[in-house]
Amino acid sequence: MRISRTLPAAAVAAAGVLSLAAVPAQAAEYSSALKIKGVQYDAPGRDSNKCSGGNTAAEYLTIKNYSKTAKVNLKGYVVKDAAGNKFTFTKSHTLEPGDYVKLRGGRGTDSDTKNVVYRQNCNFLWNNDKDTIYFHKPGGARADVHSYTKRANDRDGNGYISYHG
Ligand SMILES: [Ca+2]
Ligand SMILES: [Ca+2]
Ligand SMILES: [Ca+2]
Repeated sequence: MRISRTLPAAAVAAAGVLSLAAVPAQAAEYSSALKIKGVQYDAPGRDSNKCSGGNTAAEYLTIKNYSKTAKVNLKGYVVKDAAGNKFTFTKSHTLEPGDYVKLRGGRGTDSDTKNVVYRQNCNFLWNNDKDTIYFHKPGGARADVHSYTKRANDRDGNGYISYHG
């Protein structure tokens, strides 16, 4: 960032805001209680998208409520990948402060107590080589975004990447 030291603080702050829009998506921070805790982008074992006997359910995205006070309803939140594949949380599912949910592939029964929502789709969503995870609020504003490559972001190669611990 090229900022003259003689600029007033307000100008520096404004420049900071502007430059934020230019940096890569994964470096940006959005104002949101809900953020991406991590992603199991590569389901353990050999991938099979068969609804019965496949392992799509072992591919998941964990979304956590990082607020210390606010309850947040997942209803209307949207998850998208780099190719534009989209999942919308259509049911009410309240996340208490510190609570989380795993958005799993495959078919299954959503459960608040088990912290799980199924995409009801047996195809894999998160590419095993690289992808971008977009997480949007019900009104469309960005809640969180992270891009990854297996090579750069999954050094131990276990198929899981941690974002906001
Ligand atoms: Ca995958
Ligand atoms: Ca796999
Ligand atoms: Ca890993």
